Amino acid sequence: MLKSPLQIARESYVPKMPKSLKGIVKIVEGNKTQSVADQADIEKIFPNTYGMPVITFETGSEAKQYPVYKVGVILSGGQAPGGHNVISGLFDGLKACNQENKLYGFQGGPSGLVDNQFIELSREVVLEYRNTGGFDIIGSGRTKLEEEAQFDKVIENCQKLGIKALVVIGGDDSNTNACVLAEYFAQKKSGIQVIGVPKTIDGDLKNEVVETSFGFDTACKTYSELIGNIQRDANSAKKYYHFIRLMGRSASHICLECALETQPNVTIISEEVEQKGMTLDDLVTEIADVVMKRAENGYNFGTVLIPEGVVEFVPAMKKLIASLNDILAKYEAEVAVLETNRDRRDFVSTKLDEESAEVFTSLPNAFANQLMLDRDPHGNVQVSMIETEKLLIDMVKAKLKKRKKAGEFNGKFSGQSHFFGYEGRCATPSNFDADYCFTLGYTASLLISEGKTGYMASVKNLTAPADQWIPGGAPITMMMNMERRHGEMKPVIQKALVDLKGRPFLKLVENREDWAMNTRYLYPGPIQYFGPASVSDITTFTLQLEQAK
Ligand code: FBP
Repeated sequence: MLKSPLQIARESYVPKMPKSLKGIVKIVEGNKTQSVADQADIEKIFPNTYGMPVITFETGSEAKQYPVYKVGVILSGGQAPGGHNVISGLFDGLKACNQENKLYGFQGGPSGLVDNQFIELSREVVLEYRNTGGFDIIGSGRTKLEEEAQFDKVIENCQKLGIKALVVIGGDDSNTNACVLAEYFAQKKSGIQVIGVPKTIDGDLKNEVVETSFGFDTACKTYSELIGNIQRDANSAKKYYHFIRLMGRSASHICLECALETQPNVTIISEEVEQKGMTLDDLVTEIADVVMKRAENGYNFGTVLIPEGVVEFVPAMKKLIASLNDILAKYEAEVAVLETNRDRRDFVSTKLDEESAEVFTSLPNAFANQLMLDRDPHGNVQVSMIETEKLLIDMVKAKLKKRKKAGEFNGKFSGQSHFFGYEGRCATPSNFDADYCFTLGYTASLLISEGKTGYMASVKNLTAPADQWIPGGAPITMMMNMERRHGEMKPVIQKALVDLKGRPFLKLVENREDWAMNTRYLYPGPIQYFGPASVSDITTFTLQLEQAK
């Protein structure tokens, strides 16, 4: 494999680990748990994996003989920096538990389990990928396993190889799937355990037991570097407004974190848009007002951060998208045979109620077409394909033109659009993600060796130095509630959206007037892998503010 100088230097990086995992480890079980909502429904659907206790791994005194395991692992969903280190930690942990243990990687995500596409992850293979970004060691995919025939195929393939445990490295949907598999395998008494690992750059897989998902730290730092560079450019040329949409699907955690790291002029937070019941026009007015006031101060440039999924949080758009989800699921066959976007738009409009039909037909064609694109296998709108930043530039421009005519605006407005997402998902993991991921993988190996199933690996106390981190596991059922998907109520892990009473958001609120009217840009620069811990080991503002005493 060809290697850059940084890759060569990173090969020798030894991830920092919690003290409690370094010697003899003992398992400590806490109290029984219940799901975050809809307890009766979730318990009924998951009779074997509901209510299990939270687990912590602590320093022990009696060495244990762990049984031999063959373990399968998949990477599922969107890439996130650190996936290779989860696999490295899992490999090292399995070997520490029992030298006979073996690890197999199923390729291309969940479909690899059904199609029986795998490779053995030997010491040599794993070595090539330690501390690197990407998911290319075994690839990833978004196939949802939902039919019993698929589950049975997975059992058959695992039994052929002698696999007794599977590790699913994924986001909320993939871990929901992991929980469904764990339950099915337990019901069938297949003897196959399933352990999840919390991955997603979106940062929305977090709760009282999962402090953050891996990849969020590196992705936000990567985007913030780029935003900082753009802000320096804006402040140098003084002629453009940069509208920057940031990945994150529904939640605005990435947008909020990047705002705290870079101090842009406008930051939209979807959760606030929904709480205030804002319309698209309200959003446009808010941005146009900032542009006008900055022009009065002599600034005809600026930056606007937009969360990827904001359209789903504008109430009228949310209603429209929910109706489109149901209609596209219900009339899948009818829509599939329609040839042009115009035909699809016309057909769909006839199925919408009056209010949504009005909103839908008022949208620019390109934007309306993007709202009709295929849903992902979990029934989500593919918000990465909806170019809200371009729509907002056009709408702000139109509003300012009117204000100019009315003699209210004398400045200039020229918009540049950007979308940052794929740039950060495979970045070389920061020290935080390299350490966190390794520990998550190592913890997963202990959960397996202790015979657990239906658990997600968790590591707590993450703003403390790594040797004080607290590794353990939490039953996935405790994170679940019932939600509408593909037109039906389904058990899913509850997404963590931005908490409008939480410290990270309040920090933005406290500063946004000042950041809007003045130019207080921060230029974070690239991720540092070497050097003082105060620069290279620090984690996100979000986590630091959330955990501040
Ligand atoms: P996961 O939830 O699977 O981690 O994926 C997150 C994400 O990066 C979102 O931020 C984005 O909307 C989506 O994936 C893009 O998906 P795709 O890779 O299929 O284009």
